[in-house]
Amino acid sequence: MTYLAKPKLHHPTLPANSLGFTRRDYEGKISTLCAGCGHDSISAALVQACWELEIEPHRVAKLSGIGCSSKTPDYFLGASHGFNTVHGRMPSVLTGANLANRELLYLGVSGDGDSASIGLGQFAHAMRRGVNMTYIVENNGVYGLTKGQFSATADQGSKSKRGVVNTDSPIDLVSLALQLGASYVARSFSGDKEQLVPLMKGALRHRGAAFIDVISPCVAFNNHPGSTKSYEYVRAHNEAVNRLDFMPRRDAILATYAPGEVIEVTQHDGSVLRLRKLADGYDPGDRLAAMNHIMAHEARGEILTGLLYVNCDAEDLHGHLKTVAVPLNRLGEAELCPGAAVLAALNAELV
Ligand SMILES: Cc1ncc(C[n+]2csc(CCOP(=O)(O)OP(=O)(O)O)c2C)c(N)n1
Ligand code: SF4
Ligand SMILES: [Mg+2]
Repeated sequence: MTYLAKPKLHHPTLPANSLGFTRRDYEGKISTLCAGCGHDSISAALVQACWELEIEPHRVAKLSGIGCSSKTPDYFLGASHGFNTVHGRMPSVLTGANLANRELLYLGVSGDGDSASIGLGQFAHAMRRGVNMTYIVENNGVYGLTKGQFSATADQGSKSKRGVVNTDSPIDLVSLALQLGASYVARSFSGDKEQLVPLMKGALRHRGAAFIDVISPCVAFNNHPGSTKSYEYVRAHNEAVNRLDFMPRRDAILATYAPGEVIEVTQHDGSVLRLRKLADGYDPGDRLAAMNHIMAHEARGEILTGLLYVNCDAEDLHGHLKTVAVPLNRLGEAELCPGAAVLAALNAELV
């Protein structure tokens, strides 16, 4: 058996959101991943974020590639649309679906092998085009599903379970996403749900390419001394630049902070990102400074987490292409074949 369905019954007193859904309504099948795998904690964080955001499950399209990480969409949002694509090809399939129907919320789930090795080109183009999506990489530094080979995000000098030293330079997907033009860039840790859930909520409500690199230890192949993606290493080297409080609307803000303690950013839909500063002078609106800060910490072997960059004025791919707002499958014959006169006018414009 490749999956186990969860029993439909649940406790009658479980809290429900305004749609009448409990957290259980955002779950999927029972996970078949190794006990303790970071990826399961990311699935749990997604369930929590979607429940709190009161998202209608049928409005979500979740897409993934191939890998343990890419299997996870089966374990959350069981009532949503799903497409487990080919290894490294999630971004192009998602881009096509998004262009055909912009009314759905697009969630891409991938692994470091899926996105930084075979799918690196696809990752790059989704970021630079500003595809309106939340792109999550469950980053464990190895190809977990094929038994623990180093992936392209494994740090130089880090050791495999058998003691082999990785000699290649790592690809930092966060730096790449920033450089390529993603408009919401964050890093987090599967073991820090308090940080991860608000980052996911902000990303799901962001217009444009939102990327979250989540360090997610592989307990089977990359959780030993010498690994820089183990629970122990990440806990000891995690440097958060800020803590995000996601507010669905401005009138939901209750807590007050001293001037200079928080940065507030209003997103296109009116939701507010309140960033409590942890690093002195860190400005998530300054792309160049963010890149410098990330590289300086990387050189010290520290893992910078938090909302590293956000630009709420960014346009998404639909804005760039000026596409029609109506999903393509709802366009009628009149819109698709507007007639000879319209064609003649169009041709005249091109002369
Ligand atoms: C075209 C193709 N090449 C290679 C593979 C073998 N393969 C399956 S999963 C995988 C790597 C997965 O690594 P990652 O994306 O990091 O996911 P993880 O299992 O670590 O979560 C590879 C190389 C494949 N399925 N298809
Ligand atoms: S092999 Fe690694 S990544 Fe795959 S389920 Fe097990 S712990 Fe998770
Ligand atoms: Mg991996």
